[in-house]
Amino acid sequence: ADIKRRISRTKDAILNAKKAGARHRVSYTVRREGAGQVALVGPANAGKSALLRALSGAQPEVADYPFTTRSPQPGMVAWENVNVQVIDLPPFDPELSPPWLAGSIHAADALAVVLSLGSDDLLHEAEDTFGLLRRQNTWLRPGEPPVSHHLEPSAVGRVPLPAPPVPPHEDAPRPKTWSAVVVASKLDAPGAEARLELLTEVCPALPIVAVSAETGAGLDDLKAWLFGLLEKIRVYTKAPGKKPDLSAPFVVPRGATLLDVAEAVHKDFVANLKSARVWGDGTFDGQLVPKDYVVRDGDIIELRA
Ligand SMILES: Nc1nc2c(ncn2[C@@H]2O[C@H](COP(=O)(O)OP(=O)(O)OP(=O)(O)O)[C@@H](O)[C@H]2O)c(=O)[nH]1
Ligand SMILES: [Mg+2]
Repeated sequence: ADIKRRISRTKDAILNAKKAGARHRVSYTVRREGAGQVALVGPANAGKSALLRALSGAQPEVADYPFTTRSPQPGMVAWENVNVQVIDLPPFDPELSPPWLAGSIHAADALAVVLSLGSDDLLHEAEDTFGLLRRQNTWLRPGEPPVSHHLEPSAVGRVPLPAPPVPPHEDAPRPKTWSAVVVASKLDAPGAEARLELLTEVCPALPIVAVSAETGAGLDDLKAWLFGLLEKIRVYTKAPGKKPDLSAPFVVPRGATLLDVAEAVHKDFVANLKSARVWGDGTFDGQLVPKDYVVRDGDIIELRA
């Protein structure tokens, strides 16, 4: 009863705040840090904040009533030698979400849709969440594991992914899509396994990663999926005659060229770049490569100016 009263008081406060107009402006974008930014999207009480706590050093508030999170809360998630910035957000709700929430979601590089395997209302929550994303023109594409890592999701959604509208003519820009995974949270809850099976029936064709912030189950895999969502690769640079620093990769988009790497290392390198040698899977050791060489994950590059 106490919780119910608290919930209704929270809802009243939110609705009154909306009526009064947004006097307190929340900054809804968070400055990018690390390899890229993944936003946590999902209904109230799904366990988004608990997840960020379990994955990172961040300490967002966690509580058993809805709308605990009122503003974007960033945290850094370390996976191997890279960091992924994860943004915890207020819940996605047809009536009560703050008006800036869609902006925060669209500003992210990729999305993790969090749905609770502990909720009796899971199927409605899933349908509402994917419905809201569609209405806000948030088109999803399936996230992939990091390059050269083999990872199986816990399950895959069975509903065809909604397709973005076809552009009116060939030169028109294509609607943006976000790479996404579904995080099925609270795997430790009673009946979670059966609910995971049910979830696949209403979930679009995205990888589903089942986790528990409580027991830690699935969190290591989830960290890898979070980096994979960014669709980037890691390369290393070395000075002639020196060893590369394998703890400090340059993170570049898949398909990046040597010139892109040079730019990431230092602006001056781009103009002065003469040649480069590469040690990697796709080359002979120390092979000279041209500026338009497409780098591969794990390449070690010796830039020569
Ligand atoms: N059993 C179990 N409970 C969890 C787990 N993760 C979160 N919870 C509980 O679920 C409730 C909601 O957790 P939050 O992390 O605050 O949920 P949220 O999605 O951030 O909620 P909002 O901020 O309202 O959107 C809390 O009581 C948590 O203790 C989990 O892995 N297992
Ligand atoms: Mg929260």
